[in-house]
Amino acid sequence: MNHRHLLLPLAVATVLLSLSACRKEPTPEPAPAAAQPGPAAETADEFVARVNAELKAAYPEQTSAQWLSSTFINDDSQRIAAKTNERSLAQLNQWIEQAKAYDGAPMSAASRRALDMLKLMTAMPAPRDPKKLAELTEIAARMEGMYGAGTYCSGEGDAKKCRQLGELEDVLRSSRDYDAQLEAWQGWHTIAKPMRQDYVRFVELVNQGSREMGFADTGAMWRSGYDMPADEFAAETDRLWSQVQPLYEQLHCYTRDKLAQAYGVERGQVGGGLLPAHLMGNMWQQDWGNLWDILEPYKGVGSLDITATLEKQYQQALGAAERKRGPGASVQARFEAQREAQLAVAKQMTERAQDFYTSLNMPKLPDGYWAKTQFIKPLDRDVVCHASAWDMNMGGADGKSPDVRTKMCIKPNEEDFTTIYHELGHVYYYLAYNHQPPIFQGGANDGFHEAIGDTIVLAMTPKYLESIGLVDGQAQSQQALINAQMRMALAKVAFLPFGLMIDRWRWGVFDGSITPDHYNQAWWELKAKYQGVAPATPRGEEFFDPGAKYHVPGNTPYTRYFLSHILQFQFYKSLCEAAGQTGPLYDCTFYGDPEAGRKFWTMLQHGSSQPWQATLKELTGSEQIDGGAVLEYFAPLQEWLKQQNAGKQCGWDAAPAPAATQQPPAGRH
Ligand code: X8Z
Ligand code: ZN
Repeated sequence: MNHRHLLLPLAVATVLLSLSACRKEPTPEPAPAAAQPGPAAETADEFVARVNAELKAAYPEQTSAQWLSSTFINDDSQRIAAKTNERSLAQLNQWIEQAKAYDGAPMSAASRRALDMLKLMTAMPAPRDPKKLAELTEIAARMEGMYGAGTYCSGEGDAKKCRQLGELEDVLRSSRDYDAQLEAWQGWHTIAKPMRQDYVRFVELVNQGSREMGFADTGAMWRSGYDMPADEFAAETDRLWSQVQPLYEQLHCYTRDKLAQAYGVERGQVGGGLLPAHLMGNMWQQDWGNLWDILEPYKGVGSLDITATLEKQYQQALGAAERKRGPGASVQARFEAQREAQLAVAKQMTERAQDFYTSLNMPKLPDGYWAKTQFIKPLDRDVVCHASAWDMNMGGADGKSPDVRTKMCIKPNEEDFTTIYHELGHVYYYLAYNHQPPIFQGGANDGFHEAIGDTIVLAMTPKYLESIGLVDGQAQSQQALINAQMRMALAKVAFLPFGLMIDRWRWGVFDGSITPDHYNQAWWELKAKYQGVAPATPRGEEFFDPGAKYHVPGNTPYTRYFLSHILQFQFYKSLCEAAGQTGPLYDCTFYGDPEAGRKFWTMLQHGSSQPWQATLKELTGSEQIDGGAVLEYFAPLQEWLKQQNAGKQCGWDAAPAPAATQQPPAGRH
């Protein structure tokens, strides 16, 4: 996992070291037997140096295999990715075994930390048995491929229509037709059914790998990557959730009311006050920003419609591309003009994001970034569109420059625009810690890696957005403030329980308290408990709804995003202070501030070379993750929501989703 370490992109299946962001990472190839002196011949410090050198040497080939399998999905690329991972994981197991010989041996503090971190370098601990190892990497590559290539077809004959995730998401984003949204939501979830058997086996195999490494199960292993005992870490996540839960419940209450106004009381909620999964504007109900038309507190005050501006920019780019081709252009030429405009706007959006980072004195992205990044969805093959950031060569060696990239299918809308800032956060982290030894090339913990770009998104205040021409003149009023806060809350507050529930489910699956015959039931119980969300139609065990969320087939741990959504407010507050801002937290931006940039970069440079608590303390003065900054930021909105909700019955009955289970209902909370 990633915690600190190297992870590779997400890509493929899971590989090893994961680190960062969305990625998974590979490991190195075994050196020829003769070249491996083995522990007896090496001191601990020499052993760590060799592991670092071999990691770095093997890394480019592994990331290339993964990049190919994520940007060109077919049987061959999956085979190569699986085989590469197989070698990487076997090598990692060998190192972990060899490291045992150094228990109690003299070594530097850095080597001790590096050896401890070896065991946590992958989120996919592999069994030693070579057959099982091969089986595991094949399953992982297959599941990721199924997700990336997932297609829902409806209708027959000439009316047959096939859609992938992007088009189905468009329906949830833009349509307000209850039935069309339901079909899009259900349609996407059909793609996960065939993953169920693979996932059951996957869990058995990674659990065996975890046990061989000395962990109780894979969830316990994931929880042990936080420089504190695993049990304490789990309790920390409960503590953080209890801090922010009241804010979420107010937002939930307000939203339910608005949905009832938009769709009617019957259709606007499910059962005891739960929000219908297909009406939330997002396939997983993790970001409610697309419901702006329904949830905007004061219509048109301080217009924050970034999507509309981006769409306009696309139309302009299209106009230019069409003019270039002249009036009587062929159908083919008009189509090419569209592609050219899509790519141009995607690059403009990325340049805009880069500009925020360079305003903090961070470097420009290397030329190779622009040459090798996947900006938009290719038309001639399946790809994993889920956004990710890649470090292909750990900073390069032998005169090579860093090879960093992102992989997205960018569309001109607000969500993708902020996701670009998120991804560049990963990329700048890579660039900042590239001088560290490979084992320390990771986030302070994985939540840090996820929080960098989002911290910048928090600094995109209405004033900043106006200054870059993305929104029009901003009114200074209480109503404008509430609108701006709501816009941010729909992304950040709505996310919190989602960030928690995914791994609550996986922790249960890994420790056996959730068995395969209850996978879907447990999933919806957790969705109900934490998010207050439910499906509008029964979702029995013939479905495998967890598989419709990328990080489950992609095996990316998810608690990192929950942590990130708390940490980013702490980072933001500290950088605002560094920039000398004294006004209310929500009003601050540190765009263009050199001191904020210096502090930020200093933090990034540490990578995972020291416990995250030390890194956090340097930046914020505290060693604790804490929800206080979230509450401070949203204080005006929370007050406003309380007034709006006064007299309403808030909360929900987290009873089982319809037909999903026969258990007695849990109480209202
Ligand atoms: O997966 C991501 C990033 C890549 S690390 C696009 N995120 C989570 C998600 O989409 O589920 C960012 C926010 C949460
Ligand atoms: Zn990320």
